[in-house]
Amino acid sequence: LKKAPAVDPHQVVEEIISLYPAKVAKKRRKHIVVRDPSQQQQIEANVRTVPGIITQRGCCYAGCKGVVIGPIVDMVHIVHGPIGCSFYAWATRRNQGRPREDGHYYLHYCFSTDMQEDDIIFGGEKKLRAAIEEAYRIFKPKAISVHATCPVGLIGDDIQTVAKEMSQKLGIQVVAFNCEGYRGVSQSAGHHIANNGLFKHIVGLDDVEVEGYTVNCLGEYNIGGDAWEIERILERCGIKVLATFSGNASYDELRRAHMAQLNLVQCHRSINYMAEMMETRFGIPWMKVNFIGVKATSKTLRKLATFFDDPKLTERIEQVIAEEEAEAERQIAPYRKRLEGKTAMLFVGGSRSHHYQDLFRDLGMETIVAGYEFAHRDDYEGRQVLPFIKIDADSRNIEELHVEPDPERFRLRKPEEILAALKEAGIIDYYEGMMPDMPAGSIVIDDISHAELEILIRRFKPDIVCSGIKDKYIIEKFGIPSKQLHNYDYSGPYAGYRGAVNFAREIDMMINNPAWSYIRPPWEKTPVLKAEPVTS
Ligand code: CFM
Ligand code: HCA
Repeated sequence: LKKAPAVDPHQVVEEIISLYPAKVAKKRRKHIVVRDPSQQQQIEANVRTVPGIITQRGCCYAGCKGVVIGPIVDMVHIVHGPIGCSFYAWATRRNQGRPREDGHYYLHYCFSTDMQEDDIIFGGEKKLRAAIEEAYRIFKPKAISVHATCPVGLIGDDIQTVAKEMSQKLGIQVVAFNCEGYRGVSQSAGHHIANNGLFKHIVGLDDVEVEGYTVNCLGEYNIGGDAWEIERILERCGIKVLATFSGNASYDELRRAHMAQLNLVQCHRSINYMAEMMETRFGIPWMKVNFIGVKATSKTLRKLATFFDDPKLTERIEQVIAEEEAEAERQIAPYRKRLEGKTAMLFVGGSRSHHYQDLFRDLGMETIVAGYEFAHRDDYEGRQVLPFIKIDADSRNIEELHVEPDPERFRLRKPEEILAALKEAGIIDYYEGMMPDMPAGSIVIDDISHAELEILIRRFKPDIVCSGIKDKYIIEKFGIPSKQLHNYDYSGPYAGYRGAVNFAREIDMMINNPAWSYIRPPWEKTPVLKAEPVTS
């Protein structure tokens, strides 16, 4: 594909919309926005995909077991359902882990009740009980999680009661998640269910005093080793990561995570519920951060310095920034020379399509179209958050957290002037979404379909498209390199300073590889059968 001529984004949007019958067109139009920074723009998001449209989205079970709970390394995670649900999620996300000293480590296993027709007809509770018992007998894990897939909800197996019974019988925690795939409209419902279960049953169980500056990293899943690079940087600054939710997480670390002073939220979409519940019950403030990109990482570290407000720590952070930035920029410079001015499109779940724009900017590249699969409106538009920090004195009841907090029961934890400083630094008062960071004329598109992606590629001819496995090979058939921003195509880390260098090297190798110009898509070589919709 040759370089794209200047294209009118509004015209491309009209072309996309014209794909659909009138009713669907009306719906899809609300999911596509041409950026106009002079306006406070809105976008439709987090609604059902129109049946028949080929979406990139996954299901509730993927969001709960696959994303939030599965990465905990020393629990056994049992999938109650047909074997396919387990098999297709087996190690494909590339969330990395390491065994702790106690040796409990089950990340590479795939546990399933392997439901059959008989179980659908006569019920699967007996089989689930047996599976939990067998897993316990063989592995003696510290805790077990149980995840329901679609048929379990349809036939009505009571996994909560089974979990309670087995917990009593075995003397370990067995936590059940009703994350049947069909719940909600995407992975997003699964994140919420996982957050609630984790908070209700595990977080906050062990009070262990810790010294020094302590944080948790929320919404960081250690894909390709990202969490380890973040930990390395924070440790250099003198800040200890107590727990990561949930990349390479251990059960014990999660139980004492509430002892941290601050929660850093990397992927807000998948874990905002946890951040808010921990703030309400334990008085732990949280801030949205981004460790993707050189400049973004430095900005995040400076936010931390403002929060802890200790001149010594600030000095150390500034020194780390100076050293790490200089080294990363030195290594990125040769790649940047070859990448400057190139264009990218980003279509990933619920946070990376925003975060990676910072990293592409470090490489001199521009993101011309971006969208999330399942994010909510606040991830696109930004949102006001409560400008005070509160402690819930005695509530252990999760249901209470869903009602408006009663001011009598909360008290400000920090002195007024610290709060004012936090507000001024924009830390707890307001967070930005993807749209305000995108330039005029760029396109934001929610829950993109294959057909829409094809039009965008044909019209804009981007230098690289970043998305997932469902469309990777379609993109490559266009002669355009495709980088999977989910599992990093067997590579990583991409977070932090060293990750940015890895990313730069690989993006240069992909974009400036002459092989792409030799590709002739199959549909140009052999005629394609064309069908016309039948209208009555
Ligand atoms: Fe958060 Fe994620 Fe993402 Fe996500 Fe995902 Fe993922 Fe993703 Mo795939 S938690 S929203 S549900 S950053 S698995 S590690 S890559 S879609 S952009
Ligand atoms: C999921 C996991 C996924 C899928 C990636 C993809 C991941 O949503 O079930 O579609 O390529 O990151 O592994 O998002």
